[in-house]
Amino acid sequence: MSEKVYPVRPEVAAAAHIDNAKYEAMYEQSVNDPDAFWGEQGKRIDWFKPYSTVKNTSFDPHNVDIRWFEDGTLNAAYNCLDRHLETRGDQVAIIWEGDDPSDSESITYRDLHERVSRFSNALKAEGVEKGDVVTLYMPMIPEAAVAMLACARIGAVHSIVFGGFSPEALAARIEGANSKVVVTSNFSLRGGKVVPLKANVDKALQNENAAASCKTVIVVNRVEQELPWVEGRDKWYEDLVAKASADCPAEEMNAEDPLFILYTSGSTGAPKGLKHTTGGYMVYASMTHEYVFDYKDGDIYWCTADVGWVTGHSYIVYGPLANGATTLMFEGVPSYPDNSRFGRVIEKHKVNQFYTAPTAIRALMQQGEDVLGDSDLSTLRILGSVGEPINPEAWEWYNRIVGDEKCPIVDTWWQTETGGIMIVPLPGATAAKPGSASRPFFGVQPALLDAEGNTLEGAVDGNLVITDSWPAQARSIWGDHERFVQTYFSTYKGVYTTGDGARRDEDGYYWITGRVDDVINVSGHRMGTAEVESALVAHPAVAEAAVVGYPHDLKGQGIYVYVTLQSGYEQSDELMKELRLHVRSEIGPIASPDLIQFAPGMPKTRSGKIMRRILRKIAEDDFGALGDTSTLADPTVVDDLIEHRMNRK
Ligand code: 6R9
Repeated sequence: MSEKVYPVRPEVAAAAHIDNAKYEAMYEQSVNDPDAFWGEQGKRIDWFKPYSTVKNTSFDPHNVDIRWFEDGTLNAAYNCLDRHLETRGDQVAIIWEGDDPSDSESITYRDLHERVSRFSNALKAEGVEKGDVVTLYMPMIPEAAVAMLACARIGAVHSIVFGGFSPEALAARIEGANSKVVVTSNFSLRGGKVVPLKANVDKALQNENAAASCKTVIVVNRVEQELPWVEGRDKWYEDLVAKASADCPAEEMNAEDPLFILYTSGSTGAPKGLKHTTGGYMVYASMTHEYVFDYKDGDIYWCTADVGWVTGHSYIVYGPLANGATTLMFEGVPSYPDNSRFGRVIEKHKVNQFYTAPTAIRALMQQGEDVLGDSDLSTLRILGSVGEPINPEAWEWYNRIVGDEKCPIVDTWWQTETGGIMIVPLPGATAAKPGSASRPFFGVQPALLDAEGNTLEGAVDGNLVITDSWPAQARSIWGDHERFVQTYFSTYKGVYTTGDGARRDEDGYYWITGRVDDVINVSGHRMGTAEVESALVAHPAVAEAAVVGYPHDLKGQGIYVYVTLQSGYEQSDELMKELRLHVRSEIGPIASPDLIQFAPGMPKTRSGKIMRRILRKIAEDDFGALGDTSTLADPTVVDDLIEHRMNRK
């Protein structure tokens, strides 16, 4: 923990939407009288039919039921587009910066409205109806945002699958959501390389179950190149929108109608599709975007996330566009054409708010202090961080090199499940402590519990839970409400369990310490160890596999794999390579193991349970204090594991 405190500078507080006095007054009302508070905040978006009730939520494990603004009706795309046409039709909504620095585009609210309306009609013409799920497997091109908003416009539910996921992972998500249509692009461009994206869809649809639900693939023409085509199933995006009308009224949706599904990893089982609904989500995404980034009219805002993650949903598309902001969408990577790219983009588009991940900051930091070249970063006003804890060294570097010691850093803690930012130092209100996400946003009531579920008071470490509902919370797991209840509401009764551990200090600041379950966080991407294990044991050479995280300088956590081979297989560098490739093809490159250790046996209890605590310690190269190993069936296994450990400092 860093001891440093960076007070809010008076000129920042004076100019910000929220200073400390406002924060305290608003926070107090938000938790003491949520109906009044959110009833008022709900008006920041446009409703077709106003709500008459605000909060109707229960965390009781026998009846988890979460509703906000439940009798109001609205449309998310209307809120992101139509309502701005009169006042800011000619203002830029999306600045798109391509992979190649010479490739960029500015799309006004009027343009975007027209593009979305056309694609909405195109989807309808393909038979998509209100409530249908449309899977998007897209690169970071404007059509990704257009497709999201088109779904929202006609009441379809989008399910975005990150473009880095494998055909197998894509197939499982198409099948799981019973999705009729997939929208993709023929290729994508990353770091100057052409990546075949549609080919992955073709492979995914070789899966019978996925093919049974998906009959149409809409393909954006991103890179002119030949590709296989399935007549009748595959259709060019450009052809469909060319013949579609630009007039498409926004569907009237109930506040609790689903807006999107987003799959994320948990500690057990296959990834789960979190269901987010319309009204509460839009209110919360809009409010957090405005207050956390202190967004003001005319600002240029850039979030470097991919739309495949929740950060891209809430803070590239829905939050900023609901606020009539100018949001920058970046197709490329920070290292192309060279490591100064982030700096070049900030300078080129005069970016005011910059929101990125610690892993990207650490990668830049490794390149030295002049990594951003001679780019002019003086337009920057606010810096953000998301995805994993930011280590104080990276925080200090970000503050000094990117922010020139004048930009407040907002370290935003939240999750796919929370829909929006939950714990964060508001730039004009909260003194920053490097490494701490600090204080709760309005309406958010964090608490720390011990293993038995007792609430802990004061400065203490514990399991982070949220004791009452907030508007953007996920409502369920798609098609499996029971699993939703089991996963989030049954470990501790009456509260939402985050799966994260945290420490609270004397000032009431929260410091997220990382996951307390079997989820690891690699470069800000969540991964269930069970998912990687099941990919490994699907390989014929593998008898048993155990996966743990270990500290990694760049990625935050790396993936450490212990593998016991089937008899008849010999360990070799070849096999190691093959296993790595196997996991990449089962899940995707982000799940690629960093270290693989062949283990003749796993440390197991006499009842056959793998003792992960021991595997974690060995992976951390910290085997001096393995604790009690007396319950192991065969304690000599541990000596072998230590002797052949892969992560030696
Ligand atoms: C938004 C997002 C959620 C998990 C979460 C936690 C970690 C995210 C963090 C952070 C410390 C932060 N996490 N932000 N940990 N400080 N500022 O990342 O969603 O992909 O669902 O991941 O990421 O462990 O539980 P998601």
